[in-house]
Amino acid sequence: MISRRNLLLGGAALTLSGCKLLDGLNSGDSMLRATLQGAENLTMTAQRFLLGDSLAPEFAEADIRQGQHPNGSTAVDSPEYLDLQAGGFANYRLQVTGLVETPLSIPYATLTAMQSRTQITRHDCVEGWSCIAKWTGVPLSMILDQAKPLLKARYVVFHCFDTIERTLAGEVTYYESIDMVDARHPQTILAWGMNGQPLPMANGAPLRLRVERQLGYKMAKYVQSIELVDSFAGLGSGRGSYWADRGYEWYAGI
Ligand SMILES: Nc1nc2c(c(=O)[nH]1)N[C@H]1C(S)=C(S)[C@@H](COP(=O)(O)O)O[C@H]1N2
Ligand SMILES: [Mo]
Repeated sequence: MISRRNLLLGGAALTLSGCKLLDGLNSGDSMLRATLQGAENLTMTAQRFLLGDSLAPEFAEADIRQGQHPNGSTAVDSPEYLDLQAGGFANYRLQVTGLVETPLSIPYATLTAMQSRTQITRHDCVEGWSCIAKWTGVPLSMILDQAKPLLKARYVVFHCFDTIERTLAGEVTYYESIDMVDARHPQTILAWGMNGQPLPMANGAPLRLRVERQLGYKMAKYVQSIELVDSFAGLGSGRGSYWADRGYEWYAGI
C-alpha cells in the first residue's frame, strides 16, 4: 500500500535515521501538498479499512540519533504557564471536560504515577522532516475510562497553552482533535517523558499528545485541557484543528 508516509518521504523513508531534514518539501503550496490534500478522505477510509487497529512501527534505542527537533511553538509565554513551569508543574492539572459522565482534574503527580506506556516512534512533520524518539505517557484510553465519555461524544479536543497566532483580531491558542478510534488506539498516549527525561519545554511540557499514525501537527503540545465534543462547531472555524482551519487535513494519516 502507498501510505502517506511513503508518499511524503519517498525513498528517504527506507534509510531510517534518528532525525532527517529533507529539502524541497517546504513550500506551502507544492504539487505534493495538493495531491496529499486531495487524498484525505480516501486516506482515512483506506487506512481504517486496511490497517484497522494496527500499530505504527516502533524502533530500537539505537535508532534514536539526536533529540527531537522542536517545531511549531517551542515555548509558552503566558504567566499562568510560566508559573506552573517554575513550580516543576507540581500545580498542573489536566482538565477533562465536555461530554463525559465524570469531569476530571488530574494532578501532574497522579498522571506521572499512572500506568504508563513507552514507545520509540518516528515523528513525521508535514514540512518534510522526521525524527525518532522515545515517548512515555499515560494511554489516553485510561483517562477516558475514568471520565466515561457519553455515547454521543465523537471527538477529543486538545486545548493548548501556547499562543500560535497574535493578530489585531486577538490571540489564538493551539487546538487539535482526534476521533474516538484514534483516542482509544493503544499507542495514543499523553506523554510526559521523552528519551528518558521529563518532557522538555520545547517539546510540549508538561504533557503532549502522541497519536502515532498521523502527522506531527496532530501531536498537540502544552496540553491544558481535553474536551469531549460531538461536533467542531464553536471551535475555531469549525474544522477541528488550528491547522485544519488553515487548509491542512484534519485527518493526517501516514
Ligand atoms: N501546542 C502546539 N502543539 C504542536 C505545535 C504547536 O505549534 N503548538 N506544532 C505541531 C507540529 S507542526 C509539529 S511537527 C510537532 C512538533 O513537535 P516537537 O516540537 O516535539 O518536534 O508539534 C505539533 N504540535
Ligand atoms: Mo509539523
